[in-house]
Amino acid sequence: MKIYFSGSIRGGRDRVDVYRAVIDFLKLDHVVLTEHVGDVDFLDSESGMDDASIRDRDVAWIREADLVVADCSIPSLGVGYELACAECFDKPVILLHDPDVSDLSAMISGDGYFSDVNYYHNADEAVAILRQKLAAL
Ligand code: 6IA
Repeated sequence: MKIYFSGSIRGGRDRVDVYRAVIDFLKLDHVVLTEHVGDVDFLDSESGMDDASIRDRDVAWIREADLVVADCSIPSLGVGYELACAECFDKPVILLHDPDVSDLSAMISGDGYFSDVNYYHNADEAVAILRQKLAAL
C-alpha cells in the first residue's frame, strides 16, 4: 500500500521519535509517501519548496494514498487539514493519539468518519497497534 503518514511539523516536533518509529515500521511492507515527517532534522533543512507547492503536493499524495495514518497527539493545523482531505477523498484513516499530550479536538472525536482512534503512550505501543491493525486489513 501507499501510506500517507501525517504528523505535526510547525505545530511542534516533540513527538518526532514516535513518528520515526511508526514510519520505520510501516516501511517494512509499504511505501510511506511522507517519510520527511519523521526526519529529526527536517525543520532545519531547506525543503526548497514554497508553501503552496508543499500544500498542493501533500493533497495530491493524500488522493494517491491507500491509507492515511495520523498522529494527532500534538495539535497541528496541517494534520487537521489533512484529515479533512482524507475524509473528502474517502480514504481509510487510522488515528494515533497520546492522551497525555493533548485532548483530541472535538472536530475529530466528534466526527464519525474518524471512529478508529487508538490511544497509546509510547512508540512501542503505537507500533504494536499498527501491526495489529494492518494485519487485520
Ligand atoms: O501545521 P503543521 O506544519 O504541523 O502540519 C503538518 C502536516 O502538514 C504534516 O502531516 C505534513 O504532511 C504537512 N506539512 C506541513 N509542512 C510541510 C512541509 N514543509 N513539507 C511537507 N509537508 C508538510 C514545511 C517546511 C519545513 C522546512 C518547516
